[in-house]
Amino acid sequence: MATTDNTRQLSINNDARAMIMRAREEGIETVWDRLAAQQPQCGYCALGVSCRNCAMGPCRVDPFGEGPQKGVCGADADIIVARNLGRTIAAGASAHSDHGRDILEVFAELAAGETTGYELRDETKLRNLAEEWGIDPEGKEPREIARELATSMMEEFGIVKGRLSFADRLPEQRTKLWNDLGITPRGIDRENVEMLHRTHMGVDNDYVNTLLHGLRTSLSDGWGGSMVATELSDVMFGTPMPVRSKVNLGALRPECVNIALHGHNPLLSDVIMQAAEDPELVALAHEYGAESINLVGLCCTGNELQMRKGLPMVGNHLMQELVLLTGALDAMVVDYQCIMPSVTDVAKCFHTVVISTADKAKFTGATHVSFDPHRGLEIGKQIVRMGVEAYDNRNPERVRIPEGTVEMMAGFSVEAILGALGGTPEPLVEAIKAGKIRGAVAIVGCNNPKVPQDFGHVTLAKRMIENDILVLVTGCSAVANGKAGLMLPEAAEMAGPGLREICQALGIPPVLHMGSCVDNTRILVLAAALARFLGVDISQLPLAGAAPEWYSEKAVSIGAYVVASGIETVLGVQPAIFGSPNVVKLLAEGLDDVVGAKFAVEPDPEKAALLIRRHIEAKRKGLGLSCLEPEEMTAQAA
Ligand code: SF4
Ligand code: MSK
Repeated sequence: MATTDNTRQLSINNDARAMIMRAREEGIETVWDRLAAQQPQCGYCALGVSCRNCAMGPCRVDPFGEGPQKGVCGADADIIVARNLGRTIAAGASAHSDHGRDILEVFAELAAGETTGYELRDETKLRNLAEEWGIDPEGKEPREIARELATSMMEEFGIVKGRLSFADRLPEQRTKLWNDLGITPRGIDRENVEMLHRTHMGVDNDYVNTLLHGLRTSLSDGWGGSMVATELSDVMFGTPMPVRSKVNLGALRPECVNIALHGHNPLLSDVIMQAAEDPELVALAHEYGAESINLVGLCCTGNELQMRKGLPMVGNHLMQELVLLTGALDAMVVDYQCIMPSVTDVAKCFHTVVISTADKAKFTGATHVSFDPHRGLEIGKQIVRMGVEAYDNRNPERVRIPEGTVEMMAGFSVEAILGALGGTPEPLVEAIKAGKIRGAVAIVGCNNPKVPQDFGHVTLAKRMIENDILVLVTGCSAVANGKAGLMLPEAAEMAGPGLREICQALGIPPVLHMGSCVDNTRILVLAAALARFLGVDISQLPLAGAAPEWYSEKAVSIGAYVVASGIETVLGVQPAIFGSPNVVKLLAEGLDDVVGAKFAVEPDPEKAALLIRRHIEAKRKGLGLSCLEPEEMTAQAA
């Protein structure tokens, strides 16, 4: 059957487009088909004015003022929108924080000597963390330090401490501001549970009060659960250092057993990487006629491994179905978050086995292998074996791997960045002061099929570097920019003269890969370190955040904690708040007076780039640095 090629509207990437065409030829449904089938999507939900928080409802408020203006309980648009947003933040923060707790539990078990396949790989970081948390590491064995640190971190999740310890990393101005506002997070679980309580019918009916708690809830993620995840992952799996890698569906190798690691948590995927080197399993792969075992990454589990070990990436969020369509993937191993339930449907059209591993994230149609850190390596081997055996069922005639990979660099932890700068933020600060680097922007977050895949990430990043703005990326944005060739030192050629000079002097790309979604905390830590170095608040720095293609509740939590930490953030996809002009006004204007930063929504990345440039120049002006006036900047590249 002939199929029309409108795939340029769906993705900017050739490998993705080839596989979308294949899906159409073979009648295999993808995320884009399902998005089309959902049209028109519910206008009430899109505006955030529908509520099903109780059984008197579901209710909706008519945004045109003609129908009902209140739900059955009397909640108006402001309350409904704020409650919905609060719950969205809590869901996102819970996802990150539960990931953090999973890492912490295995860390505690490792400290107790109960795991296999895990080590304390960064003892320096362990000791530094211990000191930061008031634990004297002197004369103690690493495991003893880890035991004490684990106990102390576990207390952060409840109400024992009443204040998150990582908040000590903030400049004092921010600490005071949060305290004065009453949004200093008190406990990771506590803030999330309280948000669910507040948004139950008949509890918090003041939208401003609800949204302020939304900020506190998100901060329990950024400066709590996610930060625990990042820091302990570094201790257990190694703090990332610059490493070369590659990206694209071309990272699949037709002659090898191909196993994709997908999701977010590195706990199992790290041991799978060890297991894939097991001589017995390699010999088994040879027996089946494969040359070797080729592991590739998807989404943030992939990012975690790429950051630390240079694992090749096959793609970001919207590639998860398309990688299956190559017919060359033997196993997809999933943990949790951002894994579409549809992967098992697409896998069924080929020989691919989907292996779920987290008891909290099972998938109909997948084979479940329950992760148990006590038998980590053994389970890792079991999973790799399943991949090798699936290779035997592969039909070589159905293999279609789009050719070519793009080289990229990963591994820019805060430690790596400061290391490249000689151990202090001073050279970066001097480059900013001199105007060689105008500022920095964190471009983070997902893909969303409502946006041509990677268009927002890449367009924005290009405009930023052309205008001497350093770009920090995580999550799906890192994959997008890697594919666009922006994450190699050679990409400095595409940067403005100032940024180019700095990147060439340091041998770094103008777009730095700082990790997975939980690793947005690395950006917070870097921002706090810069602010402390300068003796200013984070909100005074020439920084911005952007999530041009976000889709997930986690991204909403990230956006909220970035803004609450003092960094202005531009969203490329409209959040479900526009049914309440009051909520919009608060988030897009009022917050600036409250936390020194606000949200903007701008779907056009060219216009978003201009917004960010103007914001960064205004912050430079505030610091008394050389700056461009708004009229000197236009929507096109300089
Ligand atoms: Fe309707 Fe109020 Fe119940 Fe929501 S909480 S469903 S607005 S009655
Ligand atoms: S994987 S949260 S789609 S960035 Fe972290 Fe990508 Fe967004 Fe998932």
